Amino acid sequence: MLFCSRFAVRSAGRRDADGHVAHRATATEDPIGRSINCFHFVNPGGTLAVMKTLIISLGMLCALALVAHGQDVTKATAKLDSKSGSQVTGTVTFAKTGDDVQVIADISGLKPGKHGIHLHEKGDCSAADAASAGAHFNPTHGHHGGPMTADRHAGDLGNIEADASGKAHLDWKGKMSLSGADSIIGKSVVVHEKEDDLKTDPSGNSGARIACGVIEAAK
Ligand SMILES: [Cu+2]
Ligand SMILES: [Zn+2]
Repeated sequence: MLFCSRFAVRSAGRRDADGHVAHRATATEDPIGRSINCFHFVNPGGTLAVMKTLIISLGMLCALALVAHGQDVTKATAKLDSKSGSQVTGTVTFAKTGDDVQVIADISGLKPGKHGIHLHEKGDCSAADAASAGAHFNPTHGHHGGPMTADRHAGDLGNIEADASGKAHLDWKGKMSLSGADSIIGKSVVVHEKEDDLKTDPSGNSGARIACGVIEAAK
């Protein structure tokens, strides 16, 4: 592209909007005889194009890295809401520790004694009786058991035991996935009215669902 100006001295070495550099000046005259200078704006070789490509590539790499990092979930939480007319609420946290996941639950509003607690297959606590949460989370197609049983549902966490004030605390560590095909993210935690017998398939005969919360990835 050719650029002519009466003030061309100030244009020496300048770049146009595309990054093309003013390359060579020729003195000439405009139609009324005034001296003007013209510049050829040329693409300064491939350098700039290569730089642009590099910058765009680096940007895309960073974006990919962020996406990959987003999939590498190491913590999750579930906030439990009351179900089936109960007063039960609580919080469950999941934290990756080495090859295991540590599960810590603090539940209140319970009747004193043992209550079944499981991960259920659907992250849907919308039903008043939490039936929407579906069956126990069971990606390995096992049978109902307890947290230490060889043949079990991945979601079988056994029981929590409430004290006289109705509070229960669980601190359990075991095999569980926070990412990948068998991830617990998007599933739910359900607390039951009765004690889980740790053997009756498919639900441990633990009665009504009295609290439910969806498991969400956390930072
Ligand atoms: Cu359950
Ligand atoms: Zn089960």
